[in-house]
Amino acid sequence: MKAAVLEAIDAPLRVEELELDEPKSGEVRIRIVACGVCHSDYSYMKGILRMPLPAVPGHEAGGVVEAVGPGVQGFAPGDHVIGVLTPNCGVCDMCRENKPFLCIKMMATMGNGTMLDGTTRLHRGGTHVHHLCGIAAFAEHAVVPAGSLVKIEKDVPLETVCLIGCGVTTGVGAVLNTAQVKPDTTVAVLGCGGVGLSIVQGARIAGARTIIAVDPVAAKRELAQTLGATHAIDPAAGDVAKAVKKITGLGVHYAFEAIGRVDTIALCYAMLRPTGLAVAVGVAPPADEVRLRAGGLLQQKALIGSAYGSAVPSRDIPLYVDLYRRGELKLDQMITHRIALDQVNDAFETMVHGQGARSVIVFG
Ligand code: PAD
Ligand code: ZN
Repeated sequence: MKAAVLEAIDAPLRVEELELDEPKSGEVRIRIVACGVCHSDYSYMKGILRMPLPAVPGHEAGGVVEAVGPGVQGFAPGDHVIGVLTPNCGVCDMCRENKPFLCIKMMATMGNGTMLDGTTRLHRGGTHVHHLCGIAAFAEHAVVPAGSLVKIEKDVPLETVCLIGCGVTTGVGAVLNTAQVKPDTTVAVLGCGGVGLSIVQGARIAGARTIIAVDPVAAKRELAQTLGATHAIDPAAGDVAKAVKKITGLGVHYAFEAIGRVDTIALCYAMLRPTGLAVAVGVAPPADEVRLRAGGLLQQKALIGSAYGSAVPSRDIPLYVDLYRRGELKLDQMITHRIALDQVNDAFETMVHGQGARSVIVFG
């Protein structure tokens, strides 16, 4: 089968033929129908996030079940599924606390680039090829842990709802689960890519009265306004915290960072009203330090991270599919490029140059 392989940090992906094993116990083989291109894939390509190489990236996947391994329940060939970032092993301490978004087994699938048993199903000749997030969906087919899939109804297009696999669950979940944004509040969103635009939509769904979108790219600010933002700020135009306070008076109740930089995380904290909450959704380089003014603590301002939108995937993904079906979650508008696997490197060029929101690879 064809797959896009990351050979080395900073190298472009190369589309080539790989061998894929049959699913082992607790695993499922799927045909990938579509996969969104997320900034986290790019962070692995640039070495900001690390995993063993060679590897197949791609984790925002929609697909169809082809085969189930021994012991798998609840999936059958032909089922439509969305891949999730966390395998939800169901038995670790975090899963038992109903926090599958921090499943301890996730460390193995993300850090080692393997299946849950520590081995890979992808090979090239005698070489093991690793799986990003246990999903590795920049490929025609994938073997994934059954706990990394959520079954969905067949009436929605996988070419669109694949976005729910990462960006949407991360962004909407950061609003509804992590921050639990209350109606009639004020929200700022820094960064309006696939994740930030999902935060904007989550804030609209939560009933926020003011939603301020911040992005240097004019087209992204405009898109954010069609998806629910009430105001937009160009960070190149001056002091963003000041501009936010000009709109809101005291500052915002909630500020979300969806870029992945420590300076913009600190900026989120700076634009809060007393007792406000800043949420770091973007993944900054793990060793970087966030510097905050201590005075903000006396105003009871808080800062929290958000992993995969604090999602319980089996509960949240069907909910987001339903919001899409009802027209409340506008996913088609977020997809600005539909491409073939061979064009995957162009999608990262598009991303870093700020052209368009989400690119989706559609398989033939
Ligand atoms: P993206 O590259 O599509 O969007 C980033 C946006 O930020 C772009 O629109 C940029 O124009 C904008 N931007 C750049 N600089 C600034 C600035 N100074 N001020 C305001 N906006 C700016 O990325 P994405 O939406 O795919 O991902 C965003 C982050 O979220 C990224 O760090 C990714 O790794 C992270 C992520 N986190 C999780 C999680 O579980 N926490 C999951 C998925 C993605
Ligand atoms: Zn992602």
